Amino acid sequence: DKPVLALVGATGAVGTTMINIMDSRESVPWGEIRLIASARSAGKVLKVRGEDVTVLELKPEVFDGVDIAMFDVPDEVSAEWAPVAAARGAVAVDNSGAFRMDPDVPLVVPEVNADKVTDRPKGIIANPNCTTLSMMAAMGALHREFGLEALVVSSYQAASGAGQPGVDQLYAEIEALAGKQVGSVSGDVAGVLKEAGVPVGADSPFPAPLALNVVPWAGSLKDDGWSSEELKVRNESRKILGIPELKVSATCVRVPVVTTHALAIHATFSGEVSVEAARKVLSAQPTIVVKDDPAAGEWPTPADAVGGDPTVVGRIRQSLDFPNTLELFVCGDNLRKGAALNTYEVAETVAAAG
Ligand code: 2RA
Repeated sequence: DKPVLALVGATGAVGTTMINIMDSRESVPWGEIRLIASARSAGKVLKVRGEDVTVLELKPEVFDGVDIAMFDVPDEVSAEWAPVAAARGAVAVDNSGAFRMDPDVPLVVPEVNADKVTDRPKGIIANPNCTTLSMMAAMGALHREFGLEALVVSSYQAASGAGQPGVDQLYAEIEALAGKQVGSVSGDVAGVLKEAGVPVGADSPFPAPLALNVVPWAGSLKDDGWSSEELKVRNESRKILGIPELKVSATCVRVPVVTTHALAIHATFSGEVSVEAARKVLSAQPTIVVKDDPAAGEWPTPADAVGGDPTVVGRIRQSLDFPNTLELFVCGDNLRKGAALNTYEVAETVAAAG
C-alpha cells in the first residue's frame, strides 16, 4: 500500500508553498494526502494535484492511518502535536524550531545526511532553520570533498523569513515611501513611515525600518549580544554536517528583499582548495546551480533563486590573506528549499526508506 501523507498547517504561508511543490511534482508516492489545520481553517476545500481536499481540524484522531506527517506550524504547536502524531504511528517531519537541537531528533538535509532519517527514536525528524538550510547543500558538498574546518557567514535575509507579517510590513513601508525624497538630505525613513501610520520598531516585525535600509538583527536576544538566528546557524550547521567542533561565526542581517535569503560565506578547509575544484564539486551537485562569471556580469542574486528549487552559488574566490579558504555567495529561496521543499524531500526520503 502506498503511504499516507499529512500536512499540518496546510493553510499557512509555508503550507501553501508545500501544496505548490506537490502540485509541481511529476508523480508522488502517496496513497492519500491529508490536509490538517487549526479549527479556524478546518472545512476549507483546497486543490491538491487537481483534487479537492477538505481541510481537517487538528485532533489526535486525524493522525490515525498516517505514515508521514509534515508540520509547518509555530514552535509551540509542533511541540505539542508532533509527539501526538508520532504516538499514533506517524513519522513527524517538523519544520519548527521545537526539536532541532534535541539529540534524539535528527536534523536532516537530504543532500547532506539522508541516512539519518531512519535514526529517529522519537519518531520525529527536524527540518533546519531557513538561514542554515540555504547554505547546506553547498557546504555539504564541499565538506565531503575537502573537509570543512570553519565558517564565517553574513546573511542577507528576506522579509518573508518573518512570515506573512514581514512581507506585509515591507510592502506597506515601500508604499508609504514611494515617490518621497528620503535619505541623508531630505528626511528620515522612520518619520515618513510614522506619518503614514505604518508601524515602526516595537509594533513592526522588524526592529527598524526595512525599506531603504538594512537591519543587523533577526530573532531574539541571547547571551553576550548574539541573536538566536546567529546561534542557530552555528549549532545547526555543526549538527547537520556532523562536525561538532566546527568553528562558526555568523552575523544575521535583514534586507529589503521579499523572498530568498543570501549568504556571504568565508569557508576554511583542511587543505588548499582551488576555485576550479570547488566549482567542479558544486556543479556536480544536482540541487546547485553555479552562476559565477563576473566578467559577464553573472553572479547569484535573490531574484535568480526565488520561486525555484536550486541553490544558486557564485563569487567563488580564493581568500587572499587566509590560507585554505574560499569566499562564496549563495542564494536560496527561504520558503522553498529553506522550508517547504526540504521538509517535503525529507518526507520523500522517509517514504523511500520504507
Ligand atoms: C528568519 N530564519 O528569516 C528566520 C525564519 N525561520 O527570520
